[in-house]
Amino acid sequence: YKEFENIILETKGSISTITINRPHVMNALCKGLHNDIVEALDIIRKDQSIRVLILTGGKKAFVAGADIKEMMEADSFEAERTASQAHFTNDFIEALPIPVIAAICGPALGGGCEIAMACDFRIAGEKAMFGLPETGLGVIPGAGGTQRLVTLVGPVKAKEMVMAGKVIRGKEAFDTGLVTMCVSDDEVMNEATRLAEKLCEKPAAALQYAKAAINHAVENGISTGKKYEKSLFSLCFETEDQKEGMKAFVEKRPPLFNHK
Ligand code: CO8
Repeated sequence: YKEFENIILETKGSISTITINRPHVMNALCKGLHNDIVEALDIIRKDQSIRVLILTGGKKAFVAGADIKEMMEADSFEAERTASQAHFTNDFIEALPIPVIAAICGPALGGGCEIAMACDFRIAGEKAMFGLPETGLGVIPGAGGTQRLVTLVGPVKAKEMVMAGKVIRGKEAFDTGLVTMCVSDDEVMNEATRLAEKLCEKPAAALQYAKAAINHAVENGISTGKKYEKSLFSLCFETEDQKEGMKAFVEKRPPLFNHK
C-alpha cells in the first residue's frame, strides 16, 4: 500500500489492520486523518480477499477525540462540515460488508469513542478510557455518539457519560456493555487477532448479512427489521456455503467453506 500521512494500512492473509498514527496528539482526528481512513476503507471494501478489519491506535492511545486545535475557531457552518465528515467515516465503517474490530488501548474519547462505537467489536485494554467529554468543551458529541451510546449502554449510563462527562475504564466499559471484551493492555492485539481469525472461518455472505440485519434493527427498530432479516436469510440459500455448511453438519464433519 501507499504511505499514508496519518495511518498505517497492512494486510496479512485475509486480515487488514488500520493503525492510526498521530502520536504527538494522541491520535486526535484531523481532516487528513479522516481522509486517510476513508481511502483505506475504500481499498478494503474493493478487495474481496480481505475478510476482517482491525482498527487500532496502537499501545498508547486509541483516539483522543476530534482535533480541538483544528476545531476551536470554527463557526457553525464549518462545524457542520467537520461533523459530516466524521459521520461519513463512522457510517462507512458501520456499512463495511466485513466485521470491524476496534483494538483499544488508552484514551478513546469524544470522536475516538464515536469511531470505536461504529465498529462491530471492541476489544479494550484494562487501562483504556472511554468517554464523551464534549459538554466540558461547550459542545455535544457530533459524530453519532449520543445515538450509538444510547443503543449500546442505555439512556441512564449515556446521560452520566455525556451530560456529567464520566470517563470509564476498560472493566467498567465491559460491565456496562460498551465493549465486547476487556483484557490486559498487552493482550489487546492478540485477542483482536484471535477474534479476527475466528471470524475468518465463518462464511463471508452469512457474516455480511448478519451484520446488515443487526445494524438494521438498531437503526430502524424491530418491525421492519424482521422483514429485512427474512429476505437476507433467504438470500443465504443462494450461496454454496449454505449447502456446504448444512451438508457438513448432516455428514458429521467440519465444513469446508469457499466464501461463495
Ligand atoms: N485535540 C488536539 N490535541 C490533543 C487532543 C485533542 N483532542 N488530545 C490530546 N491532544 C494533545 C495535547 O494537546 C498534547 O499536545 P502538546 O504535547 O502539544 O501539549 C498531547 O496531545 C498529549 O496530551 P496530554 O499532554 O493532554 O496527555 P495526557 O496523557 O495528560 O492526557 C488525554 C491525555 C486524557 C487524552 C487528554 O489529552 C485529553 O483530555 N484530551 C482531550 C480529550 C477530549 O476532550 N476529546 C474530545 C474532543 S471534542 C470531540 O471529539 C468532538 C467530536 C465531534 C465530532 C467529530 C468531528 C471529527
